Amino acid sequence: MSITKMPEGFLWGGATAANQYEGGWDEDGRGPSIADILTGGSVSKQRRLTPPAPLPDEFYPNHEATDFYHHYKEDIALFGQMGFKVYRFSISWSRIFPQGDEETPNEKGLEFYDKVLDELEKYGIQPLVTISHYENPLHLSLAYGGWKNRALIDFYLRFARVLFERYKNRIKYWLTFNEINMLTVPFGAVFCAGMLDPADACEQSRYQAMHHQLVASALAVRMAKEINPDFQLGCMLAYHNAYPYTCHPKDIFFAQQYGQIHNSIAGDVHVRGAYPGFAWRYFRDHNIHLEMQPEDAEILRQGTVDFFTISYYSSSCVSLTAADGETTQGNGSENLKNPYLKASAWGWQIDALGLRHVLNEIYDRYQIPIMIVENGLGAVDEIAPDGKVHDDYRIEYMRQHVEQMKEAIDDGVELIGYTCWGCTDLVSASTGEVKKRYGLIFVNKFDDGTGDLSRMPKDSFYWYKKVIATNGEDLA
Ligand code: BGP
Repeated sequence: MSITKMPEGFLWGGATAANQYEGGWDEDGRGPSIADILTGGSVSKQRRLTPPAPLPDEFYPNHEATDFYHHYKEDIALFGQMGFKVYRFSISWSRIFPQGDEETPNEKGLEFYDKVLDELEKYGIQPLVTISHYENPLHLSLAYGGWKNRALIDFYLRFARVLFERYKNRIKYWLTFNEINMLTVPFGAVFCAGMLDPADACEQSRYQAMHHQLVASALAVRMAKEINPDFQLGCMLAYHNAYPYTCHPKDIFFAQQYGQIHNSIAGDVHVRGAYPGFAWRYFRDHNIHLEMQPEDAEILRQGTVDFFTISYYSSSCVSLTAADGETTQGNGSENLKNPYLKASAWGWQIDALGLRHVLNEIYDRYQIPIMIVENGLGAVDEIAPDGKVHDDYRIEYMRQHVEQMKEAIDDGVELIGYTCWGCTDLVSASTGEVKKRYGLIFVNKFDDGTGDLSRMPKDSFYWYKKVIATNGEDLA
């Protein structure tokens, strides 16, 4: 038997990212981000990049996305109706610095976020801001080559300073980079680091880019604390939960190494302020030579985070002994299929108990507060003859995960919040589809660009409202 409800003050809410949700891609002085030159895709068709600019005959789903830019009042009112305590969103870097390397920010861009904060305050919803979420200004990719270039650290810090100073008294919780550890897999080269040259999908460029982001993150933490010592700064990792496929000792050890590389390198630098020993060994064995400045070690040591956040959708299996087993997709990577688990329509394996495993693992290692800032089920939602979306599969997915959160809290984990991903339908990062819906709110928008963008609560909206109202007690 786990606890019956969440601890007092638990932060229930939802999460989005500007590039997948806002639209308004060229309005009020906003510059293009890398997401604006990514075409639509599907499970079988990869998203394509079309640098240096969007092409006239292509469809770019992020340009309008699901149009939070013009629907923010209505959407935040719906979040208020659900009883959100917190709303995680990102601030589009190229809305504030259209090219990324300007000296002064775009005032019009900042005004949009002023208004978003006004609305959140109306409903008593705390903001939780991701400073960089897969939306590097395109110019920083074209002119500087993305994050493998150390010059980006200063541009990022200029952006962060503007936000910290302007929102000194309005925003308490900040995340420096979304899923920084996606740089340990090829997916991260474009999405995290804006490195558009396919040659930069290599480990050398990705780990160099991650090092620059880790330094930028640590410097941002210190800057933030000088501006307001009450700010709370967190890291954000896509938590790769990979089980050994067999009990062969080689597989057990391989799974441990997989977690070390994909989770703990970034986690340790953020929380412990230094690269762990196994990182140096990995770099040596893989011929990765990081360029570091003499001051970097001290910067990392001094810029550690206050809390740990993760995205968690699924688990997978890895093996050295059954390498030809059937594989399946997960968040950012493809690994072996687990015969004991069901999967989403996109192959992501559903594993609620895995969330308890992950929460215990993180807390055992770091002993700092944890927030789950992304979790949810990407599914094809149909409008039923009664005009509603009956997404009982999404409710079931969320119920199972919330149950395991309660178990983890009972295990002693200090879990302080949960923001489900894509609380309103938006564009999928990996496939560019709207069809892969996560929302508790249906948005009338489709992959051919049609739809009137009207909003409608799904069944999961009412379920989540009840969960929040009872602080997690009533999951029925
Ligand atoms: C995470 C990203 C999000 C989001 C989510 C779901 O990796 O932080 O931006 O999109 O995964 O993934 P997808 O949209 O590919 O289904």
